[in-house]
Amino acid sequence: MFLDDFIRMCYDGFLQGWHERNGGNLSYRMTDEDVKVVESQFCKNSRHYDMPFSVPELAGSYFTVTGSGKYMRNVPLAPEKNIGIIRIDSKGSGYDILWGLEDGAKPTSEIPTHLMNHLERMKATDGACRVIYHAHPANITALTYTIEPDARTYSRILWQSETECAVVFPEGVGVVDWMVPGSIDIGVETAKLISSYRAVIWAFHGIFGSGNDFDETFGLIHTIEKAAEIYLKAKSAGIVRTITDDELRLLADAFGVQLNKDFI
Ligand code: 2HA
Ligand code: ZN
Repeated sequence: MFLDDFIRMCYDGFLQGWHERNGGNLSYRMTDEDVKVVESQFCKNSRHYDMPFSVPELAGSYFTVTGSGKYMRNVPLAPEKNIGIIRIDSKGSGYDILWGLEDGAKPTSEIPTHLMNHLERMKATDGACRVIYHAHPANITALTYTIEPDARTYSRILWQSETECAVVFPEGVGVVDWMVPGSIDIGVETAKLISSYRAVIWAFHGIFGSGNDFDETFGLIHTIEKAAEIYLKAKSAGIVRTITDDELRLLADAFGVQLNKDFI
């Protein structure tokens, strides 16, 4: 059941050390079948909230979301208090809380970025993308202190730091320079990039990733974090050689992926 997978991913991220305190958040755009499975549990007196932005294309969509200020570590202990199900209202400028987020809790503070990213990825993938995930992995964040916020530089460093990378994210990664988190502006800037890149790094903060399912999305962030860790370790030891552009091209041919032409 999708809720089991959602809860497992929250805790898996915590076990990786990506969710200190209330850091990070997760959202899932539900299918009609998902809604049918849980709708008997929806509360009769749902709470409605307006949003200071609108996403009319998502009107009527259902999302499972983590709660604002909630700890990923606590999600399996009390899902009904730490996560919830919302439905975007008919104008796309508010939502109703239909299940969970008990005791007056609200969806994640990063709801603008989550919903704007869902919209862009939904368009980019013909509706296949359903998961948006935000985490604070230490090596990705540390990397943002060592290089300028430029997508080409990041993508090449990550591709060169672990052979799997060019296959897992051949389009590269996007980067948003430091901005106030939780804001509409950071949502707009991230959404602009997430239509071309499935993952967007936030300088001095963490990363947003997207995918068709929970495994794919978690695996994407895991791969990027591992590559960042390898790069930082190699850099502190002293890098004397790396994967060449010709080798990256051989890899892309062998695995039938198209590397971002602007980066190689
Ligand atoms: O949920 O991670 O970016 C707390 C955060 C804000
Ligand atoms: Zn964050």
